[in-house]
Amino acid sequence: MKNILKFVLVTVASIVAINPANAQWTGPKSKPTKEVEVKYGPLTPPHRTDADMEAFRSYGLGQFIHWGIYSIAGNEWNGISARGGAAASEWIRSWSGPTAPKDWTKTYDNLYKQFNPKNFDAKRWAKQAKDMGAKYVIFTTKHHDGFALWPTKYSDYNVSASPYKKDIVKQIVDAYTAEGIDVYLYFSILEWNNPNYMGKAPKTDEEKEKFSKFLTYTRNQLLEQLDNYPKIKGFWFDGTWDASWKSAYEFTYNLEKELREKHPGLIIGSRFRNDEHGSRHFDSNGNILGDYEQGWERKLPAEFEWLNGNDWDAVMTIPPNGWGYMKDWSGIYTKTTDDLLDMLMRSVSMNGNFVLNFGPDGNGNMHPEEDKIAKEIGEWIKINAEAVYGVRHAALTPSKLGYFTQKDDNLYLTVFNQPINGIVRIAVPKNAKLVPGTAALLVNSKNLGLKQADIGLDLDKNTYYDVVLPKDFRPNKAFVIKMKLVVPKAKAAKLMDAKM
Ligand code: FHN
Repeated sequence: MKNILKFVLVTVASIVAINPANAQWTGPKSKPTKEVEVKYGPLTPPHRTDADMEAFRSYGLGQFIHWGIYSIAGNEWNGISARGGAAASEWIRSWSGPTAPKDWTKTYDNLYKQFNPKNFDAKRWAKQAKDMGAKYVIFTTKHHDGFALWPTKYSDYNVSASPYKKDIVKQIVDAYTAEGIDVYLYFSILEWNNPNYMGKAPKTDEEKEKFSKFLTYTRNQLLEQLDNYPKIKGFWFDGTWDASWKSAYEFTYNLEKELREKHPGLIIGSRFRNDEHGSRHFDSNGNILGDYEQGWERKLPAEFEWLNGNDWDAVMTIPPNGWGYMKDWSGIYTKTTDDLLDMLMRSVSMNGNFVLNFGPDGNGNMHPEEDKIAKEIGEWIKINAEAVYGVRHAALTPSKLGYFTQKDDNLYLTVFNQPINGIVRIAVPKNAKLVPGTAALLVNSKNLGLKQADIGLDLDKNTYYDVVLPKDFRPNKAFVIKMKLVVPKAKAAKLMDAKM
């Protein structure tokens, strides 16, 4: 009997595990089998072809910046670490448990009186991002604590009430735009300390009245941002998972419509809203809600097919978690430049953008490790930019040695795992219309040997092209092989099938 019960439990668990709603970012998404009526579904086509969206597709690398009151604390207070007491450094307001300081929330909510970042220089940040190779920046204008880094008319809890006083968002928009980096404004819908915010769906008349005031406040702040900062390219919404916001699907549908009408070309990701059935990111028929898939957060797709052709970006922390400044990086694994370059090339090889997060401290300085990584990424991209920007997925069997990207008849393979025999073998479908004709190292344009290898592996739909690396080639970083694709001289030989 026990075994039958165990079998039933395992079966149920496996069904839940492949449920599309659970598997949105951990595996292939299956379109719902039954079409339902959706009134509050997508407001834009799934694949916009306007100039702003084409620019989004070409970014490759972006920078995320989490900066706010939490940056003063740096994930600790008076030498006591909040690690284990708060879910993430920018969630430190919610610090609880035995390590939390006495009256901590009250202390946190008065920290703005100390906010006076003496070393903040938006132009310096923008220059660093430019040198790193970032093509867009996502900047936290207001995180879950509700503190606004712009002088909003709709809340007193903003930068003008701090000793710093000045409009930080404007400085960021101006400095990054001047460097040719597109600016997206991060905006948290949820606000922990807003008296009119509630997590649960409003039920009583009083709750509905309060939440309606919150919705009006949210709309006002977003319209205010579009008025103040007309040069921005998009919004990056967050904090939209609570039942209260999900219940306001008609309001959010109309608000998205209004924002797009006010700012033609505006780009909004899939995290902003849900349809009337509560389906977020994708409506109940599996159609994307927004201009790109905005669920890859500290996650990367394992297969191109998982994306179903949608545009997407992946946002990533250097520490395991923690987007706001963390003073102490000891005792945790923080990603290396090689890790991050691998994630970057994996993202662009699947038509995505990779967005690396920086969490400056309360004075406006990046963490020293962030400065180091930004410099190293920039040095690598300077050499290999051709394989990173404006490229698309190459329809080839993924390589175990690295990642393919393609632009017209140029095929790039960014190699992270250099083969011991010095031969980079590339699988090409036997019926491919274009095959590698020449190969060279991108770093110095040195031509490389290239020969076809018909292995005769039965039932194998591929033929192979071997790129021969120079014997003395010992790079200490990932390198790019650039190949020119040509019409194959002769069709791959048809071999007799193995008999057994
Ligand atoms: O709760 C936030 C978190 O603080 C951070 O801002 C990330 C990065 O976008 N988003 C949410 C967690 O998924």
